[in-house]
Amino acid sequence: MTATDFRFHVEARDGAARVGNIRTGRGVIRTPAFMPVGTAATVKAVPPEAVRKAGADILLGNTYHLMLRPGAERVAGLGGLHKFMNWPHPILTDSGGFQVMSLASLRKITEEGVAFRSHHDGSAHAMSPERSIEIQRLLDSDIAMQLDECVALPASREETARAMQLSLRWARRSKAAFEASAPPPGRALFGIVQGGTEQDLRQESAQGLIEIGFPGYALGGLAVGEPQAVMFEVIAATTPHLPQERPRYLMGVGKPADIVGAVARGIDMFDCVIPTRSGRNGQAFTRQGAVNIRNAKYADEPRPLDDKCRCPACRDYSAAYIHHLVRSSEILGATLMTAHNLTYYQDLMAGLRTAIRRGQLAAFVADFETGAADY
Ligand code: PRF
Ligand code: ZN
Repeated sequence: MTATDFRFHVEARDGAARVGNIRTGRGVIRTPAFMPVGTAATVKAVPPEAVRKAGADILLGNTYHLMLRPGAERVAGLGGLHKFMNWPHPILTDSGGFQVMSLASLRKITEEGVAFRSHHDGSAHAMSPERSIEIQRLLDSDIAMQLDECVALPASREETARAMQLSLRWARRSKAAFEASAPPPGRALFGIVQGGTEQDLRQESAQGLIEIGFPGYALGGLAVGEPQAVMFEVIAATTPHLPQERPRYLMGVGKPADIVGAVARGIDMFDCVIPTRSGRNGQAFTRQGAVNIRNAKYADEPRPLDDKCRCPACRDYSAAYIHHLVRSSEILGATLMTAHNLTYYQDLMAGLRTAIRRGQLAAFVADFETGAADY
């Protein structure tokens, strides 16, 4: 065991929730953690320094996007994704399967992998579990994800079971390829639980992944259109079947209330485009809920967007100014809104970590719902 081994340490628990940290070769991730999405080697509209200042310990990058443009071999030749984008801290890369299913055209899934055409230029590509791992090694990500299949809703039980079983076989191949790639110390590959909203399929998936053995487990196939209550039920029914001493990552989630509810049910990591994408569209998250800065009521508002917020947008500018920028489609509007939302998300995570440490998560959740939580 070396100083740079990948390790997860739970520091405190409150009910099913945990606070802890993940040690990687490139630094420590405080959990529960929110990972801003840097799909195309950039968190859109903000430089990496701003992402760091917001409080992020880790970013998410996308295999699918980067393999198409600028190309994984090119990024490797330029010294890897961290150097390429000037983010020296941990990066998790998604495996590509989910993005292929949501973005690419003419997709064809076989036992071998998925064949598809690029959403940029229609060019033909193939992605197998082995190629996905190879790309993630070329990018030099700290946490790689197995290739999986997330079925689109609505899906029959048979279809959901078939995709879950295929994902399990791909998990085994992904792990073999990852180990054969001789990853440097401190890198990890996570398995992905599938099984839709069928609790027994989720349990079978979790069990199968545990038998293969991973240093972390993700829950995929959620937040794909099902009601929040259903997602919460699936999480609550799945986390008890995952090892306590491994991090759990809920992929592609979510709104602040989704994150709070998932943390209470035992989730440690999240990623989502909501703070960045909706920020560019004018939606700002505040301790009193989401607001739209484009609303006419902000046109003459001299106070900041959120007077409890420490971000550059709230510290140095009026809501009226940001309203003007966003309404005028000025680039600075996107930059400030993104910095604000990322700061809000990171401060929410810090608030959750503090509440868990103090054994006061239930009170925090209740206050969060009324807009009275202190974070
Ligand atoms: N699988 C992968 N990435 C994902 C998902 C998944 O199921 C989701 C579902 N919310 C988001 N991102 N590999
Ligand atoms: Zn702010």
